[in-house]
Amino acid sequence: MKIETIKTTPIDGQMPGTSGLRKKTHIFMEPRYLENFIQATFNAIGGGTNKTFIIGGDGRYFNKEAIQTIIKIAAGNGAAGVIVGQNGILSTPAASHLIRLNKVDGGFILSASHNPGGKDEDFGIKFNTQNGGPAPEGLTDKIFAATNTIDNYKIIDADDVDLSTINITRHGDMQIHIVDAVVEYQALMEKLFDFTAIRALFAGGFTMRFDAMHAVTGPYATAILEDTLGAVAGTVVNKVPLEDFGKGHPDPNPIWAKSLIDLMMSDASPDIGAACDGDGDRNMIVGRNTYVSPSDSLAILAANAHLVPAYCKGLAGIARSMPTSAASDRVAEKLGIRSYETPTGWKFFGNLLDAGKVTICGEESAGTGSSHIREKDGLWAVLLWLNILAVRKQSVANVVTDHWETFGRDYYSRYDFEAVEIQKANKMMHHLRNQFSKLVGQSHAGLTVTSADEFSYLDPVDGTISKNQGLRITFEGGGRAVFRLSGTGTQGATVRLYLEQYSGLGGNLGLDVQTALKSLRNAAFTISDLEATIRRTEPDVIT
Ligand code: VG1
Ligand code: CO
Repeated sequence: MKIETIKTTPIDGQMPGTSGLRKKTHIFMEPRYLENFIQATFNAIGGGTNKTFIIGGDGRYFNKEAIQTIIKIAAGNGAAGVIVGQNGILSTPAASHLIRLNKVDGGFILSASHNPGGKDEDFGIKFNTQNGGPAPEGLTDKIFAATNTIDNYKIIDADDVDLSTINITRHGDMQIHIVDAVVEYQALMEKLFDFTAIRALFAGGFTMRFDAMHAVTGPYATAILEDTLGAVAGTVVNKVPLEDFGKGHPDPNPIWAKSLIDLMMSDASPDIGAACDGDGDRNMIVGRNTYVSPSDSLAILAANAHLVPAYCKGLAGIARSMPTSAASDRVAEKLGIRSYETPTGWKFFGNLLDAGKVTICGEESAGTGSSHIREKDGLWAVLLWLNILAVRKQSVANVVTDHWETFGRDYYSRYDFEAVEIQKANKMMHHLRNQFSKLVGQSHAGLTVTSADEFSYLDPVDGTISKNQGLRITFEGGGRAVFRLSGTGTQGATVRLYLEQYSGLGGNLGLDVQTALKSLRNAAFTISDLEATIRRTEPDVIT
């Protein structure tokens, strides 16, 4: 089969962010854009010769075309094989698992996660390494550097592969294996959890709604929840992955999964509601009249994990991203294990998991996961909740309230200011940094500042330092405000403001979240001078 070396020149802005390279779909579809990035990735990892890769995506618009191109470039770079999800589908956690299970050299995951899909929406590529986890910063820096020096890419001249049939074919010397997207992932879940107990839970009349948001988890959730665990047919809704996710944002939060929230807050509520995002790595958990904040969910899962087969021997440690609330730290303290605070993005958990320092990790953005793979895992979190409920025989609401009574409650909310002019967003961050030296001791909105700093992370495993990971301000009385710029947006800058207020022991103050956070919000708004710096007074999204 003929390998062609095609001349190219660098394309601006192919810089991987928090979770891979993310751009408008039409940009990915421009000539050489995808080709350059894939070739740059091969260049950065020292070539593709004799290597094998997993390839799959969340089914969004351009997924299949991009997969065909990646297969041809892999062959052009001398790869020994590719393993591709049937119809081009693989959830991010399933891809991570397949990389580990088959001990291959890495994987290309095509997704812009919770960002909407379609020709005028977003597309993305993540490269995961041998351990199954997202490329660490050292590698994404190399990929970016390679995109700036690239002068050719190697591709074979071949027909497209039939992605719909499970079989093994070849492009010249390279083997192409189309695999079922669900089977191995499901087998892993059956090893981790007590499926018999969960089956008994459903058989006893327990009800659920799982919203796949027309994204990748539909086939996984249907096979596991309905076909295997016996949840009644219809439990999984929006189960067919669509190229445009039915025009929604496949983002499992109260804004974008509003119909699920409405159901859970109504008389018709099932016992539990859950939803996952575009690529299946995030999760939302809702009980009857009870929304479980992601930071609380992490803490509750960690506190109860020992009830489940995979974690019955206890946890090695717990890691959370810096903006995630301190709820899981309190659990670690009680369990007598270490807690770690990492920058935003799953890539920072990989080293801790590989070194056996932590078992469970999570982020405020609805990502939870464990040492079973090297990505966050939406359906895993849902199954862990189900297994815990099956053992505790309590409602979601009771489990949550019980947790607050034991540990106290961390009121939490995130404000997103979207599509802000990049210059203005940077100005706001500068404005904040400039005040940091004099902020301590000042009082704003009745709250006294106790510390102000910029988070930087020293990886305890490999000693890498990651700077500029968010500005944090703490207040007397257990409040904290964090400012950070998103690394996953595709339009201007997204400013994220994370607010957290600890209730103290004794748990629930009986307040709604925004009321509990009001002073903190006012203090954060005043200190950052949002109105003057980014000309916004209200966030676009509050979660
Ligand atoms: C966001 C979240 C972060 C998450 C990342 C990727 O990043 O805040 O917690 O790891 O998305 O998630 P940012 O930089 O926009 O804040 V996913 O589901 O897109 O892999
Ligand atoms: Co995701």
